[in-house]
Amino acid sequence: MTTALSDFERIKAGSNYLRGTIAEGLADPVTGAISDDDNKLLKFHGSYLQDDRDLREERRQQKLEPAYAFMLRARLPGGVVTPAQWLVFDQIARDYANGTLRITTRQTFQWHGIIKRKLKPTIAAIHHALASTIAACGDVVRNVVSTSNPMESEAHAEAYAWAVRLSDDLAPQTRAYHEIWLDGVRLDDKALAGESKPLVTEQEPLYGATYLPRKFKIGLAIPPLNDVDVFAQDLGLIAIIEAGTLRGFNVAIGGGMGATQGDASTYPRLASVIGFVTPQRLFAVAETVVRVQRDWGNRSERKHARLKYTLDHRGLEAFKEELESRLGFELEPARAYHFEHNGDRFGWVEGHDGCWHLTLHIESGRLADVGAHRWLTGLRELAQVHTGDFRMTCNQNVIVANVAAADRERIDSIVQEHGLDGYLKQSGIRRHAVACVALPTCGLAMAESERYLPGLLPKLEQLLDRHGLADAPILLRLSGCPNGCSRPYLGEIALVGRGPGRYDLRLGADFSGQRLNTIYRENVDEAAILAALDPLFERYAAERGPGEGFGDFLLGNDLLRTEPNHSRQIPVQVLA
Ligand code: SRM
Ligand code: SF4
Repeated sequence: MTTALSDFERIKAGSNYLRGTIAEGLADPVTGAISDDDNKLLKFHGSYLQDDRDLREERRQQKLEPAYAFMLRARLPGGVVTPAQWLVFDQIARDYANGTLRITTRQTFQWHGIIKRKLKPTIAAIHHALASTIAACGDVVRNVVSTSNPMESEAHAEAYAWAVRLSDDLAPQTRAYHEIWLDGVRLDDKALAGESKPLVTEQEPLYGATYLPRKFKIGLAIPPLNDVDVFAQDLGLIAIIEAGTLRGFNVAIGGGMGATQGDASTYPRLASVIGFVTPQRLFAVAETVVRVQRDWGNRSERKHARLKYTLDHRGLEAFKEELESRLGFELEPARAYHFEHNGDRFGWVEGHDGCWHLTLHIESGRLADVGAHRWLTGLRELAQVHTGDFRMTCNQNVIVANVAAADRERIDSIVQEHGLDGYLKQSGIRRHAVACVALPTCGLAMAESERYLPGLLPKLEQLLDRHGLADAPILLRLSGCPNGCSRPYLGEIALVGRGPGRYDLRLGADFSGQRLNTIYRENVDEAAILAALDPLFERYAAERGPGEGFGDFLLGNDLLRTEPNHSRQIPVQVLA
């Protein structure tokens, strides 16, 4: 086992708190790229250098440099966006990016196709909309996700406020972001409504100069909804609400999806529940989990650097002991909770205060104007009249939230006019499909994902329809590679890319994000995928029990013929 620090650690240590030579690289007019080292640091600012993979070969033959452009990701705790922000983000998509807005599986936005000289004005525009891209990527605590419809009770609002606080207070403190992107200017803290972060200092009291060994994700779920997939998070918090009061959170640690093809030492893992904490102690617990991972995580081998590997190498009990010893108190035993599902609820729902929330289905989270689906324009027009807010979901959908009853009709008519009303008539599987970006922008994609979904869905729908399953809410997840950005290991049906047109077919997760699926067919093409699914759909249609999900049915009837695989098909573990 190697013990030398990874090259990434050298880059972080020598970066002067994430500055590197990013500013100089941006100013270089000779190339559309920046250096590899700066690109690694750029992640901490919320951006990646990519190139259009569709054009790679053609440009190589023409002896041109790749078609470089930057992807940019916003940090939007809890996925909440005001209409004013939406309009700025939409403008950015049309003026600076590729004309689309992309809702991610962590309830924020990505813009693709930003050329180098537009990156700085784009980040500045986001900042002036009182949002940020800081630490949306990189070895830090990322955007904190939270159950998307938090306005059902005061306790829900309180839980959402915790997501914001964790996201703000665990963000990096370096002034590099403001220096590089905002010419050192920082909006007055008071102008940043609700921001609790103190003025930036040069030190990183939490992270130190080398930040974390790897990315760190926090998600907060409010049972019975597990729409954030709380067990896929490094730190998952399960809100315990009793008689309308937020009592605290169960703490789950060590979730993660990523794996490397052909490397059995990497695997998806569900977070383990280690106890309960009151709201008063939540911040200390979250920060200390991050601190222990900072100190114990593997800084030699990035493939093994996530918290899940720290736990498996050092032991869950040992980690918990270290955590409690640093905290100076013990976690209470975990409290009872129950998750019903990890999908979204579509259509209108009335909140506790009489306001209404409309969840729209956005296929693969891609807001664009294509044919009759003028989704980008439709959402822009909604933002122009809407007086509530928008909430992104971790299933890549959007909620038009906090609508007065009197405004519903107007919202519905804009929705209908722009083809955003698909949720009313779509099949169950379509409404619950999630696909990662993959080609042409993702440098790691081994197969298509987002671009494959529109072709695959009608074929699956045809099979399901034949068996009378058109409305069955089956959770389908596609990823273009085993990194698992659509959390495919939690799909009742999942395709994980192996190569062009080839996927591992995985089956058997539950519909509440509490059981990993398993490989059913390895490295197969579409014909083999459909052939494998058809008889399973037939049996499901004929033999399922009332309300029984597809994944549960397959497992319960011993229909999962497993091939050797790297996942651990274990349900969520709860420490006594
Ligand atoms: Fe992801 C890397 C897209 C959610 C696990 N992910 C990437 C990169 C940045 C590719 C890269 O490193 O060059 C992708 C950019 C593609 C593009 O062109 O936009 C990418 N990940 C995405 C998004 C946009 C997928 C989507 O379709 O929505 C999601 C953005 C989330 C956000 O807003 O922050 C996204 N990625 C996830 C999730 C789901 C989640 O967090 O709930 C996971 C699995 C959970 C986890 O982290 O374990 C995930 N992404 C990865 C990994 C594997 C990490 C690992 O531990 O092995 C990588 C590769 C890496 O980090 O080296 C990766
Ligand atoms: Fe790219 Fe793989 Fe993530 Fe899909 S799962 S966005 S292909 S890294």
